[in-house]
Amino acid sequence: MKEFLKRIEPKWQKYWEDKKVFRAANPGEPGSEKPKYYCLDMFPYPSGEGLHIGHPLGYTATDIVSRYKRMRGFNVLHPMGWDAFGLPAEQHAIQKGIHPEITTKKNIQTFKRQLSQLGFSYDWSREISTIDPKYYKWTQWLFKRLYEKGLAYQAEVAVNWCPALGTVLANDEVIDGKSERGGHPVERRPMRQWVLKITAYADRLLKDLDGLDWPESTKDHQRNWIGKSEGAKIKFKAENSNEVIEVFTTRADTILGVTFIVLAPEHPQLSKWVSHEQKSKVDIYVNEAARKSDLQRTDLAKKKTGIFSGSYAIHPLSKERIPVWVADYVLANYGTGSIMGVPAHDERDKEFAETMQLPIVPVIGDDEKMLAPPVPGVYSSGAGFKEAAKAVVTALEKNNAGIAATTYKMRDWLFARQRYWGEPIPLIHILDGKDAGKVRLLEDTELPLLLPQVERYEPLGTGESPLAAVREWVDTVDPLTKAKAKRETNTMPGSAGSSWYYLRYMDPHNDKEPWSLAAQKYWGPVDFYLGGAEHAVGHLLYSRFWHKVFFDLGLVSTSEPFQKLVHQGMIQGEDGEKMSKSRGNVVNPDTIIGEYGADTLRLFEMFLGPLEKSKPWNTSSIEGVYRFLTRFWRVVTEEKDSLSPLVKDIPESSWPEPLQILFHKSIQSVTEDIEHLRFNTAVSTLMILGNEIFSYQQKEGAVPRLLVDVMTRLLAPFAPHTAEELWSLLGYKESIAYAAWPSFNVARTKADDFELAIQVNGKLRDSLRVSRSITEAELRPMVLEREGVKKWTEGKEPKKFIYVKEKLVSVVV
Ligand code: ANZ
Repeated sequence: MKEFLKRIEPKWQKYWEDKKVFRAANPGEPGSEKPKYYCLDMFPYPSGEGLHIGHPLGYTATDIVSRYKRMRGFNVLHPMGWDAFGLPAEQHAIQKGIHPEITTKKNIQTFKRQLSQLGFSYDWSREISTIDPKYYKWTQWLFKRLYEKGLAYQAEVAVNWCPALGTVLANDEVIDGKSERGGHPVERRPMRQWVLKITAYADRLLKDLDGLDWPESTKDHQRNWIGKSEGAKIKFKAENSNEVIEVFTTRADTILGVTFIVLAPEHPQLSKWVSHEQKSKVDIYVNEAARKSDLQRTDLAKKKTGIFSGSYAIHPLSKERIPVWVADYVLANYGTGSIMGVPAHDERDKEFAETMQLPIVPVIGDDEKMLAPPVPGVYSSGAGFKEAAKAVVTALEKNNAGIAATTYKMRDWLFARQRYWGEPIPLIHILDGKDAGKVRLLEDTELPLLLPQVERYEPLGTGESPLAAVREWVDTVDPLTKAKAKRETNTMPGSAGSSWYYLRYMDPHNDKEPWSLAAQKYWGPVDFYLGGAEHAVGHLLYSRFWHKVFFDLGLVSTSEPFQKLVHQGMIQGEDGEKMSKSRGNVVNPDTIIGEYGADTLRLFEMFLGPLEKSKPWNTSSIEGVYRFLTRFWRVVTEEKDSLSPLVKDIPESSWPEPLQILFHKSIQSVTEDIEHLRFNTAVSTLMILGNEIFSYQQKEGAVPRLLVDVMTRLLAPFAPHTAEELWSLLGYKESIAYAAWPSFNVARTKADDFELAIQVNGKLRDSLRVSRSITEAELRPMVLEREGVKKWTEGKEPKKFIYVKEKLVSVVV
């Protein structure tokens, strides 16, 4: 590593740690009287690969903000921890036979070492890990609160079953019919599962997005995921039995164009509608459908398939016979799992009708007005479709055959995994006695329910978790009733621990409650949250849901967890491609720190481009950043362990004017750039100021001390080790972490004169340097007498003379 950074970086890291410089003051402690600022990173999954070069991009950005806010007088909470349960550690255990706890803890150590070497100003006294029983005790406790509120239930649901991983997956873990991890095929299967009722919060999750300072694209992603649709539920009675099919439609106006009905293959009432003759054909069809993903089934490009059920329903208005079909383009888990087919006005229904040769009956004309209804009186011909839909719903409501209804695309959150490496779900199933068949949650005093040690991690392949094989753990006795009982063997999904971790940081050592209301009231909500956009509908939706439940329970005082959210871009390989081992374009942060130092890496990652954009790595420009840092270092120290004698008290008034202006302007730009997260332009401003300091030294053989002092403070959030060292050489005894952020004088950010553009008849013809304080009256003769202007006005008195202050003059003749 380049010499000076190699020396000073470990020294300051140790100083920060020993002196607990970044410890945030708890409410009531000295320091807590300052305004609070909670700056949060998405905590990493400690993978075996160690820190990726992309991690420091976001982490440096939040560190700059945290350090800046401290210098501006805030009590800053900037914590870090580990999202440490999850599939990869368990897969590793299966392959290598090493307990996930061992590998995970080792990985955490590596991550922690790497993060410390980058000089991030975390309050490590608040470090948390989701696998720590002291932490997951509270994850279990919070699950209990959800259960008590009726938000956790067991249901037979069509789940995403991944045979290769031997587990079910949440919808956001399935991408194009394959598991997000490993790309294994995923199929639909009915299974008894623990589910959280996130749909009960759908409307609030939707509405409250409006008030959040989040990227619009992420809010839209959540809106689409929640997928609110307003329409109606309409009942169709069976021709020959008392069965009723309820369909969901957003287009009740088209009801008189219905020529068939379709049930999803998994529709729970399907068997009631299948005739004896059609049964074997329907069974075959249903089995085939189970092997397709939702995406395959709803793909518009795919030919529609289906099978007649053998029975008919009666149209609620026209009383006609409507054939009932089974087809997989209708999804079981949306709306009511059945539809009314309107082939004249719905593309998918049209394809289906064409394939199956079903009638197509238009009810709306090309002018988008309703055609005369075949059943008179339901709506008037020529009505708009919205108006007609209202009339239809009113007519149906009278006969108890329909009702206005809202449905959501979002499903309840599947909250059980058939895996080992997760939080045990804290409950037992009672097997005998009067409560046989019931579920009992463990008492709060029985928490944490520890994950037992196991020898084998393989999924059993039966759809049960490896825990089911640990008989001495599974078979138990209810301590309250002495009834025989069986522990729940499913574990919680990875997103359980990450749904509330930001709250634990507020009060991490509390062993009475997950966090105190006082701590939450002081610290909440998170003021700035930075992390990857891939969490848009997973973590970021789940934690909003939990937070709202906590709000309703009085556990938190705000209805949203994260006020401001930003996603950092990706750092691609030097070739502009995604970094990957197979492409051989991976850059390792340890190597870069070893060669150039952490301060260089931090500055460089910020300099690469706008935070939110993806951008390629660029080894040659790291040299430039390094040179900037070294040169400033040399100017101030002459590479000795003391201040250069050339650093002198030279009053600002005797610096050249352009330097004075640059000085104030640089403070202003860096300040505003940090506030707006424009770190790349802040670094270039610092580089320009660095250049000027260097040229001044070359010319004058001296460096103004004030310039060095301010530059050091501006640099502190970006290159904190260098800044600390120079700060101490400047004679300050305290860490620069709490030094006051430099202020500037707006009036001094501009030169007194400026370049005035002169237009004649709308064309730029001349320019002139004038004082900012000049008046229009003073300017007028000066402008009109100029040769460059007279040439175009031919000396005539202008019709108009307009002065746009500090910009231009427009002369019209
Ligand atoms: C009749 C109709 C006529 C429809 C028409 C559309 C256009 P969004 O907006 O996405 O909510 N639908 C309802 N449940 C379904 C399911 N489980 N699987 C597949 N399709 C389903 O879409 C609502 C529309 O999607 C509903 O309105 C229904 O078709 C269909 F000219 O009913 B519609």
